[in-house]
Amino acid sequence: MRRVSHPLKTPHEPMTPPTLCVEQAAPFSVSYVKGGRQQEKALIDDHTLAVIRFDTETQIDANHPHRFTVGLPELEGQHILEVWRSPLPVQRGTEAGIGWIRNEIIEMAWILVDESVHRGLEDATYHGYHRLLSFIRKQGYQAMLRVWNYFPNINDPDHDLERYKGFCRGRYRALAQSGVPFEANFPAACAIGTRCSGLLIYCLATKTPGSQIENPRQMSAFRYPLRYSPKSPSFSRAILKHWTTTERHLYVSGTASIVGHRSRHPNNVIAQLQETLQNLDALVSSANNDCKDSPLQPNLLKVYARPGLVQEELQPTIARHFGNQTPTLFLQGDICRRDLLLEIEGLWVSVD
Ligand code: 3EB
Repeated sequence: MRRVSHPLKTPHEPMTPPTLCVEQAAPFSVSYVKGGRQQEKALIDDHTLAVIRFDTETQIDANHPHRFTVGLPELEGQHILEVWRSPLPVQRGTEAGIGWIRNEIIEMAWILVDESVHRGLEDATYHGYHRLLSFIRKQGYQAMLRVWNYFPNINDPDHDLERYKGFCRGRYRALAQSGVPFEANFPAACAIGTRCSGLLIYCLATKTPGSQIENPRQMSAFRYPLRYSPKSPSFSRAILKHWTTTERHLYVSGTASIVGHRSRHPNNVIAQLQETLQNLDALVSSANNDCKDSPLQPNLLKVYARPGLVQEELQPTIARHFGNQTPTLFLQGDICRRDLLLEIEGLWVSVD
C-alpha cells in the first residue's frame, strides 16, 4: 500500500511510522483561516496547494502560482484566507500564463485573461477555457470537476449582448471544441461579477470524471430557454466525486433563487436566501441518494452578495440552517442575472 511520510521536523526526532494511507484520504482539503498577510507565510509548505485571498483587485503572481487574489472584497473585512492542502507533496509552476499546482491525483490551474487583447468577453472567455482545457489535458488531468469564473461588469451590455451571455457563448464554444463528452461532464461552476479588471478562471481537475448531480427544483442550466442566453450556461449543479471507498466530495455550483428556470423574489433578500437554501437542500438530498450510509455535510460555504447587502442580513439565517460550525465566507459580488441578489456555493463532504 502506498503511504505518505511526514517530513521530519528535526534530524533527532525518532522515526515515527507513516500514518497516512493515501487510499483512505481525499487528495486535498480546503479550509478558511483568519489572518491575512501575516498568516500567509506560515501556511505555506510542501503540502500547500493554494492560498487564496479576497480583495478589491484580482492578482496573480507567476513566481507564486499557489498564491492568488480574487477581486471580490469580503462583506466584512475579516482577512480570511482560503487554504487548499494536500496530503501528498505538491509541485507547482507557471507555463505561458497558466499557473498550476498539482499532486499525483489533482491539479489546480488558473489563467488571468486580459480582455483588451481580445475582441470582447466572448473571445476572451473562449481563449481562457481553450488554454486551460488544453493544458489540463496535456498534463493528464483532463476531467474538470469545478471551475470558478470572475470578471467585471457581468450585467453590462457588450455590443448587443449582456456580458454574462457573451461569457456563456465563449465557454460553450471552448467546451464543445474540447471533445469532452458533453453536458453530463460539465463542471460545477460559478460566474460572479467583480468591480476590477481581468477575467480570472481557475479550476480543479483530475484524471477521471466525477458524476453530475442536478437539482429537482431547478431546470438544468444547460437546458435553460435561450432568452437567458443564446447559448445556455454550461455547468452542472454539482459534481460528486468518490475519492476513495470512504471519502466523497460534492462540489456545489453557485446556487441562487431560481426555481425551474425563473428567478424568484426580486428585491427580497430574505426570500431569495430562503429559496436558495431550499435549492441547496434539494440538491444535496439528491446527491445523498448515492451516499446513503454517510450523508454529505457542508464543509465550507461561500456566499456572494450584491454590493450594499450586509452580512448581518444573511449570516444568522445561514448559520441556523447549516449549523454555527460551518465555515462561511461572505463576498461582495454581482450575480449573473440582474434580479438575483445572492448566490451560495460550497464543498460538502462525507466520510464513512
Ligand atoms: C443559475 O443558477 C445562477 O454560468 O457558471 C450559477 C452557477 C449561475 C454557475 C455559470 C451561473 C453559473 O443559473 C447563476
